[in-house]
Amino acid sequence: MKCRKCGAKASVNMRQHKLALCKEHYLEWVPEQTERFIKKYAMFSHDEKILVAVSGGKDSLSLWDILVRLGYRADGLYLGLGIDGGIAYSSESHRLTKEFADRNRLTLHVVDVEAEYGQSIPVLAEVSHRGHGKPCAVCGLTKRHEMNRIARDMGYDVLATGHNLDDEASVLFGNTLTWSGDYLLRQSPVLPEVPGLARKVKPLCRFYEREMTAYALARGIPYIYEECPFAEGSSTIYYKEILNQLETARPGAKLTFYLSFLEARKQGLFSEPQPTADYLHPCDNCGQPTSAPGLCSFCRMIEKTKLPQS
Ligand code: Q46
Ligand code: ZN
Ligand code: ZN
Repeated sequence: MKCRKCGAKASVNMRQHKLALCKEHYLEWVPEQTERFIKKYAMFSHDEKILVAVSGGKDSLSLWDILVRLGYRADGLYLGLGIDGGIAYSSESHRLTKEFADRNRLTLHVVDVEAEYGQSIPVLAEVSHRGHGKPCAVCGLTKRHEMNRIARDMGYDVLATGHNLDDEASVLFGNTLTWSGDYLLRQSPVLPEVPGLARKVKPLCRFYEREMTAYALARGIPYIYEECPFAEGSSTIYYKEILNQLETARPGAKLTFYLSFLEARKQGLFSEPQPTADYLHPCDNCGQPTSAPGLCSFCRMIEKTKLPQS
């Protein structure tokens, strides 16, 4: 297989795009495509300040790398979840994230959940009795809350996450199985800002997971290979396997599934999202918008975990 651009030996073959590229041209192609998606979905401009949520994995570190290479003003946010799982998951992912930031002289904000709220994620999940023995519900709630808090308090215009096509297609598949209208409406490369919440964007949402792995390897970015130990057995992973089988038989199926969904929504298959700001009001404690009166669900959870001590 030869590189389409220079004829040298290709190192990445993308059957789904009928495109093979050598390493050098692949490292040009990925940022070019990212810039195209940023513009296509009007994600952000070069004047805006971007906060990249980095986990130490290949996607978020690559996203940060790409945005910096494209000349955007992008800082990082790492959330210390306090997850060990026998592989020192959190400390190892923190180390790799910090190394990346130091090596590239980038600004990294770090929030340690235990230092901030008194408990690590697994303990918060246990004492709050949320999530049926898995900390993922509490983890997701906390991550969203903390990303929003830092973006707002530190004056960022946009919050960028490293979700790739496999992540998006898997979530879409799950939401389609149950026709979860609300979730389908909100699954988008861009979520506009509402009062109290920064705009959210997913610049990598059209890249296959293996394309991001190839990018991280070609750029020589050290990242954590292991998934979070609590991800094992999740439906997201199961749906990814199913979609991979489909992709093997029909190259491009995953991308078509996702893009057709975006197109169908644009054409009005679903109703437009309601302007949420009208019925949301600020949480009494943290000020983030919430639909419940009083405290938002994150602050309610934290209150609950404090009860036994008071
Ligand atoms: S939610 Fe669950 Fe993830 Fe949190 S506890 Fe791990 S697997 S990191 S995306
Ligand atoms: Zn080439
Ligand atoms: Zn709150």
